[in-house]
Amino acid sequence: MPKILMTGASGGIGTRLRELLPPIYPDLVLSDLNTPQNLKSSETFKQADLADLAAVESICEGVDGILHFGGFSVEGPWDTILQANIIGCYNLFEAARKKGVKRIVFASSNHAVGFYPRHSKIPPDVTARPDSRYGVSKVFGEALGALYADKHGLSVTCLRIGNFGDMPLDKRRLSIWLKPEDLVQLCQIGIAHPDIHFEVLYGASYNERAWWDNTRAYELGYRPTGKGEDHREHAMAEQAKLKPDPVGDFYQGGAFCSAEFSGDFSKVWQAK
Ligand code: 15L
Repeated sequence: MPKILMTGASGGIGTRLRELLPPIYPDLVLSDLNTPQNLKSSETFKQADLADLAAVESICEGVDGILHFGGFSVEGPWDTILQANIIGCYNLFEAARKKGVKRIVFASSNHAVGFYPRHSKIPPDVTARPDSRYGVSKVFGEALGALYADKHGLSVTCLRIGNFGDMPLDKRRLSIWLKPEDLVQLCQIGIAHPDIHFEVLYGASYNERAWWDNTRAYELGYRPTGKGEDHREHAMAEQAKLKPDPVGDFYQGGAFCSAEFSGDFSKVWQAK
C-alpha cells in the first residue's frame, strides 16, 4: 500500500478528498499551512509551509507519491503567488527528488490556458496562454513537472483542473466541471499507471460542451461518471443571475481573463 502525501488538505479540494481518499490510500498523510477542521483521530496531519524547503522535505520523508493540491488557488497579489505557488511548487518537487518520492500529481489549472477562446477545442500540448498571475504559476508548475520527470526520473501527472464541485455552477462550468469522484480517478491514474513519465491531462468530467480534448486521459483508463449536462437547468438558472462580461464570456478562463484586463480584445481574439 503506497504512502501518499496530500498537500493543501485544508483547501476546498483537499477537504473533499479527505473523505474520498482513505479507503483507497489508508496510509495517507495530510499537510497544509493551516490545520484542517474536524481532524479525525484516524487522520495523520503534518503542518508545513510550502515556502519552507526544510519543512517540505520533512513531510516528504518515506512517501511514495504526492498529490499536490497546496498553494494559492485563485488570482492573488504577486508576492502571494510567488511564495505559495512558485517557490512552494519548486520546494515540493525538489524535496520529492531529495527524498526519493517516485510520483507526483500536480494540481494545475484551466487558467494555464485561459486565454484560448471558447470556440476552440484544445489538446494538452498547446502553447500556454495563462490568464492571470495564478495561471502563470500553474504553467511554471507544469514546466517544473517536465523538468523533474525528464532530468530526475519522477513520474509526473499535471491535471489542468476545471471547476471542482458537486455540480456545474454556471454556463462556463458546464464545459469544465469536475466531479470529485472523477478527480479521485485521475489521481489514481497519476499515482499508479505504469506508462506515466510526464503527462498533462484535463481535470474534467464527461462534459458534452468540453473545450478540451482529453483523449490521453481516456487512453490511460479514465472513465468519468459526472455528466455536466445532467445539471444544465441548475447551471443556466445560475448563469441568468450573472452580468454579461464581454471579455470573460469569450475566453475559457472567464472572469480570470477580464479581471485587470487592459489589453486589445481584437488581438487576443485571434488566439487559436
Ligand atoms: C481554478 O483554478 C480555481 O482554483 C477555482 O477556484 C475556480 O476558480 C476554477 O479555477 C474555475 O475556473 O472555475
